[in-house]
Amino acid sequence: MSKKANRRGFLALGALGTLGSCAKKAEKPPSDLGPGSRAVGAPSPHEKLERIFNSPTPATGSSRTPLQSLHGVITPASLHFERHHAGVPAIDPEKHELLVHGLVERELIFSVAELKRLPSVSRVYFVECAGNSGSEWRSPAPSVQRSHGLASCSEWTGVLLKTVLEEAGLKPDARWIIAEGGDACLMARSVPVSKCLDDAMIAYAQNGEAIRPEQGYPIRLVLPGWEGNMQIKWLRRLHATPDAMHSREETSHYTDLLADGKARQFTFELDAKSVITRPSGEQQLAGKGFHEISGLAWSGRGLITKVEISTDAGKTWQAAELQEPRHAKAFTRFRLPWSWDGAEVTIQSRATDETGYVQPTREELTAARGENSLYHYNGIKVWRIDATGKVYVA
Ligand SMILES: Nc1nc2c(c(=O)[nH]1)N[C@H]1C(S)=C(S)[C@@H](COP(=O)(O)O)O[C@H]1N2
Ligand SMILES: [Mo]
Repeated sequence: MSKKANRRGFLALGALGTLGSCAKKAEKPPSDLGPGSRAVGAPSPHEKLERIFNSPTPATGSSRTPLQSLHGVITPASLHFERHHAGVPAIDPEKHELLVHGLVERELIFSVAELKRLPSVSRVYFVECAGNSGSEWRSPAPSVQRSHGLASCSEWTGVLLKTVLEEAGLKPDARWIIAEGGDACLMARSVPVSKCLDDAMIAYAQNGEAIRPEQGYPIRLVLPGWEGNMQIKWLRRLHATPDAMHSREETSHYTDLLADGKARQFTFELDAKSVITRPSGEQQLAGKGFHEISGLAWSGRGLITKVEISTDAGKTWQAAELQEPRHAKAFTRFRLPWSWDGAEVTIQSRATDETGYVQPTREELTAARGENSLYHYNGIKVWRIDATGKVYVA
């Protein structure tokens, strides 16, 4: 049976039991004109979409995207997750400058206006914190916002970092570019020159508007597919050097302590990952019958080529439909029509990327990496639906 026929079958059963009672008349439209148009829009007051905070101090903590409530692949800027180590600096774009120095032929200072005069590109990429799903190593979180909400996806516009570095002229012994932010901690990370000359961007816009202050206004580094921490916000300095800096964020943080007690440093590319966002933990199925299983998949190594879903504890897997167009190193939306028979069940998704890499189960991941890690978790997330339709972490 084709997927379409299958889906029609579900609906023909009248499986959406609560639908279509014609006896109930549609509400009368309101007779007044409402508030009218606004210079800057805002969501309907009926939509209660919020980031949730991890710490009581929003200045230095993180806040998580409500993935369970979003559609398609783009995260609205107002709901993009946030991670700040030292607050959100208030930067005047007229005064902000980017210094390019070190092992370059010409040391340069760019104003934001000068960066905007250079050839621009717009590309869709996810940003994911290395600590996303960190809970899953020890105690899997009850909702997708808590387990996977440190990942978001936007269309970024800006100038390729390559363009700026070519203006400055890298000297042959420049192997790393140290990127520094203009926040109170001057967050800095070392980026291999190969990435800087590949798809790295200096972005000034997100989803068509200027980057929000929380995302790095007026400019941030975007390193497609690489851990979020390296994507320096409020970018103010690029220092070309022969060696990496071994900053705090490259040594005490964002390293992976393996089972043998050795730490792995510089986990740049994020492995393929997926999660079912609907139905997901803390949600409630409306009843038996048709439900669409839907979620997100992404890989730091390129395109997502396959997402499979199991509704029988991993015994059998069915290919989900992937939303087109797919973008490399971006969220890919997957969907599968499904009929719930009212019995307790578990659901899970498994992503494959264009390198052939397959997302591991939690057991496979911990067998390879041990249980000491805090970062870079990409195991399969399993949801359990009980006979009342309530969804829990398995
Ligand atoms: N200057 C600066 N850049 C930064 C950070 C920061 O605290 N300061 N946090 C990093 C971390 S840990 C992550 S995960 C991403 C988060 O980007 P977002 O807040 O736009 O989601 O920004 C990175 N860039
Ligand atoms: Mo992060």
